[in-house]
Amino acid sequence: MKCKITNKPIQPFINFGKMPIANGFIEEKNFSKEFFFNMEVGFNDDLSLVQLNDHPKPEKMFNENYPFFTGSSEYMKTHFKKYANFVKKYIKSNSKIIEIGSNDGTFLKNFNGQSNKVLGFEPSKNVADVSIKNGIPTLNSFFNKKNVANLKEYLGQTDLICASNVICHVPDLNNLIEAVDLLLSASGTFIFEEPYLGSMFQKVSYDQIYDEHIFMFSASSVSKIFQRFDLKLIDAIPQDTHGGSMRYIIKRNNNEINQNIKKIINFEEKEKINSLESCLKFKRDCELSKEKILKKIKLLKNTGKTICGYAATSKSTTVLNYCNIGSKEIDFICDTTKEKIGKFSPGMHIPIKDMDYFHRNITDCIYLFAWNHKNEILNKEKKFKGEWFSHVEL
Ligand code: DWN
Repeated sequence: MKCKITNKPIQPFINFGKMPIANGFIEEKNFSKEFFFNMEVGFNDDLSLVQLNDHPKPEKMFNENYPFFTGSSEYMKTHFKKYANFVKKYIKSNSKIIEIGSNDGTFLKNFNGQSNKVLGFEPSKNVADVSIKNGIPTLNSFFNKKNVANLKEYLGQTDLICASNVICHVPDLNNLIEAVDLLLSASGTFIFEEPYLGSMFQKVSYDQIYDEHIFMFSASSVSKIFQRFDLKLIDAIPQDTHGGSMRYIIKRNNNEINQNIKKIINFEEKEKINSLESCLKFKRDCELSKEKILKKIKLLKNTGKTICGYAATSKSTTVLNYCNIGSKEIDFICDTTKEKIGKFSPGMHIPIKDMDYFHRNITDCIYLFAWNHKNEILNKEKKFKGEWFSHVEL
C-alpha cells in the first residue's frame, strides 16, 4: 500500500531491501509462505517527514496474533504510570478519555478507580482481550472516522485522547486526525508519544524503521501535519523511552504555544534534522553501522565465540535482515513473550527461546536487541559476565 499523507511522490533516500513482517515470528512449516515487502524510505519535503514509501496492509500486522505487550517491560509500566499522572492536568474528574492503540491496557489501567470514563481502541484481538481482562473498556478495532462515528456520547465531548508509539503506525494519518477532531471537546487535548527522528539520526538506530513504523516524526513535521487540520502543536517534551521519543501535545488552533516548541523547532532547524541532507547522512551512517556490526560478529565467530540475541524485538527484524545475520552467527534469541517462543525470527529464521533456555545455555556474548531497555535488562542479568554488544552504543 502507498502511504497517504500526501499525494505528491516522496523522494526515496534509502532502501533496506526485502523485509518480512517485523512481528511475524514464524513456524518452520510456514517458511516457504513468508511475506516480504520492499522497505524503501523517503523524505517528504513539504511536511519534513521521513516515511516508508510502501507498507503492508495494517491487517497483516495487527490481527489476532500480535505478539507485543506493553506490560513486558517494568520500566515501561512505570513510564505509563507517570504519563497518566502527567495528563491529569488536561482533564476534569468526569472527563472522557480515549486511548488509540491501547494494547494490553498498561496506560489506561492507571485511571481505574477514578470517575473518568475511559475507552481503548486496540485492533489486535489477542492484545485487546488482555486489556479487557484487565478491566479496561476496549473496542477491538482500528481507530478511524468510521469506527468513531457511532460513539455518540464521545463525539465533541472527549477531553483527552492519548496514544503512545501508535500514530507512526497509522498509514492514513488524515483519517486519524479527522477522527480525533470529531471526538475532541472544544478545550480537548490530544497527546501522543513517538520515537523521535532526531534521536534516530543521532544514534543511527535505523532499526526504528520497520513495516509498523511508517512515519518518523519530528516537532516540525508534527506541527506542519496538524496545522492542515486547524490543530496546533502547543508543546513537545522529550522522553527517554524507546531510545529517544517525543511527547507531542495538540490542541485546537485558538491555544497558545509553549516556548518549548520554539526551542525544539529552532534546534531541529540548526541541526538540519528535517532535510534531505540529514537523510543522506543517515543513509551513509546506516551503511557504516552495517559494516561495523558485521565486522564485529565476524571477529567474534573467528575467535570461536558463541552469540545469542537478547529480546526478539520488532527492531531486530530490520537489523537481522538488512545485515543478513542469521543462525550461523546467532545461536538463538531469548525472549519473555510466549507468543514468540518456539518460533523463528522473521526472514532470517533464528530460533526464539525462553529465558530458562537462555540461562541454561549461556553464550560468550550477547547481542542486545532491546538496547532501549538496557538498564532494566542488564540489571536483571547481572550474573552474565560475558560481553554485551549492539549496533547502537550501549
Ligand atoms: O512501537 C512499537 C514498540 C513500542 O514496541 C511496536 N511497533 C512494537 C514494539 O517494538 P519492539 O518489539 O522493538 O519493542 P521493545 O519494547 O523494544 O521490545 C519488546 C520485546 O522485548 C518483547 O518481545 C519482550 C522482550 N523483552 C524481553 O524479552 N525481556 C523485553 C524486556 C524489557 C525484557 O526484559
